[in-house]
Amino acid sequence: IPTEERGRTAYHFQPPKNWMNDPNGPMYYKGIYHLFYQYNPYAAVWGEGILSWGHSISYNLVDWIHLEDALDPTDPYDIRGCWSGSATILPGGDPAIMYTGVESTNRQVQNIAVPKNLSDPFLLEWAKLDQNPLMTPVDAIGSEFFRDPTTAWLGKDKRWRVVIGSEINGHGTALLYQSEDFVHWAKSHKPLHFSNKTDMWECPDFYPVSTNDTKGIDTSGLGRTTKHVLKASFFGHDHYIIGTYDSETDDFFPDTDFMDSNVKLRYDYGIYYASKTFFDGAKRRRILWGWVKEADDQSDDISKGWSGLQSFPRTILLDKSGKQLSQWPIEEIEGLRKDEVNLQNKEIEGGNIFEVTGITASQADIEVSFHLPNLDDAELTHPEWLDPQLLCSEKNASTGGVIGPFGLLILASENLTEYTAVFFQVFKGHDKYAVLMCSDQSRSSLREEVDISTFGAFVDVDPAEKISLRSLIDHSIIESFGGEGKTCITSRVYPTLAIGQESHLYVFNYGTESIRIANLSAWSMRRAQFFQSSTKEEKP
Ligand code: DQQ
Repeated sequence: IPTEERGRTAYHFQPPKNWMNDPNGPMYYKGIYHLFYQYNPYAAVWGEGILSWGHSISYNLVDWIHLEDALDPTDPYDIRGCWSGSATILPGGDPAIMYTGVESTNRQVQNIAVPKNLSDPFLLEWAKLDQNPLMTPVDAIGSEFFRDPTTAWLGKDKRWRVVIGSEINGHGTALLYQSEDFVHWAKSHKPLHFSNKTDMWECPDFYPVSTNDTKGIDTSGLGRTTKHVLKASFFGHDHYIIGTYDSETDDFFPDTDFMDSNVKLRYDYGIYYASKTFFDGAKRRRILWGWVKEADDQSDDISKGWSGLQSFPRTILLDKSGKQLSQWPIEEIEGLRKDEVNLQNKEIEGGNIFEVTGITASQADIEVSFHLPNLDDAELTHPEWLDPQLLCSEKNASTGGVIGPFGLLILASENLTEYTAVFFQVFKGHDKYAVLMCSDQSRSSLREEVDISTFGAFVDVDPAEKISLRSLIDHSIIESFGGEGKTCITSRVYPTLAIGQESHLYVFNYGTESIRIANLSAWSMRRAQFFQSSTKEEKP
């Protein structure tokens, strides 16, 4: 394989080359989905002082046309970079982008850009407002702690609100700004929320979710059957809390707070950062995009000429419990499936493994549900087991247990020299069971200098019912959804043997108790189509 093709994906979003990080301004406008992203047009590394907004469009969120950059750092208010931001569809139906610009002094400010020509369906060109910058760091806001505006929402008082990520006195903060005309913005006297247990909040997101419906809600949507989600990116992960928003007082009352409970809610317990949702008016759903960075060495990225993926878009909903969100790959992914393999009601005795054949194991989608016939002898949980990630590294796939570890060996070489194990293990607590979900990369690659840390989290499911696992496998990324999307873990792996046709997929049970596969369906995945518009000019 040529170096630049190493680990390149077939159905995950990637620009043709160079560096990509945060998803920016995702939106649906007049039949077309737009995705912008933090992009270094010159190299496969994060670009100090030079980041642009890449721009791609799609009719189905699967196949993409790469356009020329939407925003480049050309003006005093963004000369050192066009950083992250969001799109808002204004009442007339036209979009506006609000983004962070970095000035020559590294001061961060907020700017707006609008389409130059609204009759161009692709919205190729964007005009920055003459009034930029529209917000500058005032009061206690540090000049380098003021960035990443959210999609704005409209209150009943017809005033716009937007949240900006910050850190005030060392505390992660969601600053709130208001405006009547979307151009003149004033900081509210109190932030929407803050936490003294975290540092800087990057890429905040704030949106309603329905408590009684599987449809998504527009960002300005309010009502008695909604809760609000506040997401912030800090400590390298995307954390969220759920609560009630009073749109008249702009108070947000979270049910639990960041970092203060045993369950630290995260969108994803693997590699996943700086994500952003948008409301898809066509299918009335809320869709989540997230940046999945590389886990290899920067020198590898330079030699392969690219770095960074977006997760496959996920619909995001309030889970039935009301206590957490659940995520699921958007239904359009099913159009890529082929070569379906099915099996039902198959017992796997303790210590056994079998291969799922008939699909391209390096480019696949697999859904499996497990039934656990006998939970009586489950190992007991331990009061000290608070950190599931640590637990997963101790209880790695090859250490047997009682109920599990059972799950999938993904991107596996035939002799199991290389594999990534995504699995569950069930323990008995004093009043309920604990289901641990792990993604173990420790054997994923023979290459050195790749990060092979293990990821793990608990899944809030009752193991007396079924436990389900879905994994999207795409050469160097594995996105796994446990308990129908209650717990998600994304990993990046760089196999050297388990590539292309040499890649295998197995189901295993290394516990002593038998388990049963209630249902397994797996598919090879087609390649998504990526086109490069003839107007996309290459920078020198
Ligand atoms: N990435 C952007 C910032 C944001 C960070 C710069 C998060 O706007 O805070 O590339 O990954």
